Amino acid sequence: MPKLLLLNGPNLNLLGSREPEKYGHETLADVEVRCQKLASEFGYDVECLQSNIEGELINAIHKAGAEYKTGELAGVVFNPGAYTHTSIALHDAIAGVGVPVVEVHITNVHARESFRHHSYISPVAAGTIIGMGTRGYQLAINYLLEK
Ligand code: CA2
Repeated sequence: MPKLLLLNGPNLNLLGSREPEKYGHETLADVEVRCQKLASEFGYDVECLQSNIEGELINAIHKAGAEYKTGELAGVVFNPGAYTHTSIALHDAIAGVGVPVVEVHITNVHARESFRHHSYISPVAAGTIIGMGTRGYQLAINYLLEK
C-alpha cells in the first residue's frame, strides 16, 4: 500500500501531558491513530516517526525523498517543533530531496514570541498549516491525498 510519513520533531512526544491550553489534550499516539484512520480511507498507510534528534529527522527526510522517487510515498506531514526556527540543515534536506512536505504547527506561532515568527522550513514546504490545533495534521493529509 502507498504511504505517507507523519514526522514530528522535538518535544512533541510530550503532547497531551503538559500545557493542554496550548497544545490540547490529545497525545501524539491519539493523533497518529486518527491520521492512520483518515489515510486508510484514501487507501494509504501512515508511517509515524517522532524524534528529538535533528539528524534523525534529516535522515527521515532523505529516506522519504528516495521513497517518493519510487512512488511508494505520497508526501510528508511534518511538525518540526522548535527546529522550525533554527534548522538550516532541515531546510537543506527538504530542498535537496524534492518530496512534498506540508509543515504543520499546532499553535499559531505568529501570535507567540517573535523568535517563533520565522520558519526555515516554510520556503521549501509545499504548504503550511498553522494554529489549527492537532486538526492541522488531518488537513495536511487531506491536501496531500486529495491531490
Ligand atoms: O505549534 C507547534 O506545533 C510548534 O511546532 C510546537 C513546538 C514549538 O517550539 C514551535 O514553535 C511551534 C513545541 C513543541 C512542544 O510540544 C509540547 C507539547 C506538550 C507539552 C510540552 C511541549
